[in-house]
Amino acid sequence: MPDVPADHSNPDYLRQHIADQAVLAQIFGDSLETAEIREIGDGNLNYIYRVQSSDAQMAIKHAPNFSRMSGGARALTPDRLKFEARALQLFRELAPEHIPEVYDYNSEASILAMRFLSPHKIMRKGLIEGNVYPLFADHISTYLANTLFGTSDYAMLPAQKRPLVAEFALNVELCEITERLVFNQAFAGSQDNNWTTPQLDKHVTRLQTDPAIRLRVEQLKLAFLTRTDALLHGDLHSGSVLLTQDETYLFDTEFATFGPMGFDIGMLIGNLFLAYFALPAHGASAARCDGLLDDIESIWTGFERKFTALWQDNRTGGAFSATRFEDAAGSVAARSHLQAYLAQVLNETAGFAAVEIVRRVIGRAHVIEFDSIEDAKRRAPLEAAALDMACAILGRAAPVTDIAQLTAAARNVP
Ligand code: SR1
Ligand code: MG
Repeated sequence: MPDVPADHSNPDYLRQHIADQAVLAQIFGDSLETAEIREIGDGNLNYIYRVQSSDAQMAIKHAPNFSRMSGGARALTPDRLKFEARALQLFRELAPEHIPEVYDYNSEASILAMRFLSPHKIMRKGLIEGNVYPLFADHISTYLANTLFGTSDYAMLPAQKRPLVAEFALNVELCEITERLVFNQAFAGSQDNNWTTPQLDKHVTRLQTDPAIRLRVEQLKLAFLTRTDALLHGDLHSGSVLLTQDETYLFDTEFATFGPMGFDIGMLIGNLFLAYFALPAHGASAARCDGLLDDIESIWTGFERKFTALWQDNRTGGAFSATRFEDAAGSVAARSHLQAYLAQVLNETAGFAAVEIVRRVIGRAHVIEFDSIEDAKRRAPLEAAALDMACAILGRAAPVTDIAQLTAAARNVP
């Protein structure tokens, strides 16, 4: 094949790239010449191509040196793909059934080649289409328990964990996006914010001025900025999940960084709450929406149970090492620590979920569950209900001590 200019939107350039990497070329063999290469992504930062031949298929992700949603106006180094590839590798070691196989990462071309999952759907879209995913809560709670426990000080020795913390601390650019879009703009005010006005104006004013809410959001931001409890996916929303009724895969790990465990769990269930509030406009029955709340409860209880089991049987790390707490008194003390730790994770999960709901309704990056409801008169009351719930959680004086308190906050919105 002749050399072609390095234009990633040119199918011949990608074909040449595949041909040049033996590990990729052998997947297609002779069928590469006639493979169809099509851009299929709708993400905010990157491009995703499907390469499909008569014999094989593959997903190719390209991170350009700008943010896709800015149309090229906001520069961004392609380093994000390096963090994505590394996180996929680490998460696959801990949760192999839920992370797609990566075939190759090429930093020079800024290309990540991985298994194309088919007929899996992006969860956000599948939910809008009316699909139900009965195994999702079980799968995702396994993923969360395995990856969050497995990268914590309960499982890793400092000599293993500290270099990883240092490595992912350099994911500065994408952490900055989270700090700005998730914690700052929606709550402090920004020209980039975007909400249904005038219907949500009062919510916006409350979220930006109520002292209890401001304090809670800032505490959660501080936890995200300072804590290194576990390696987070960092952007674990329903657009980062590809699934069928039988299988669940997580991808798009470019925001990976160490942080509080509740960030991943909260972001995920925050997006399920968004679906809960929006899906009636997409024809979902009350029973189906209630099923999402059941899923949220099952995700937490499944995580708590699986994390506890790992904590009991696999404490090989630098903190609360099993060998130091073998005696009866030690085991009681360690157990009470675990309960307090999980209580903190739950309360922070609730807070991060509420923050995610708010920023997806009034901030810059929205969700299609709401944005596809074109009639503002129909959309606004549903968005207002989501914000009412988020305000109730963020304004609470007492911590959330039971996942049912969180789902009740959604059910109790008038
Ligand atoms: C500029 S990126 C906007 C949002 O999309 C990503 O999926 C993250 O959630 C980010 O906040
Ligand atoms: Mg993404």
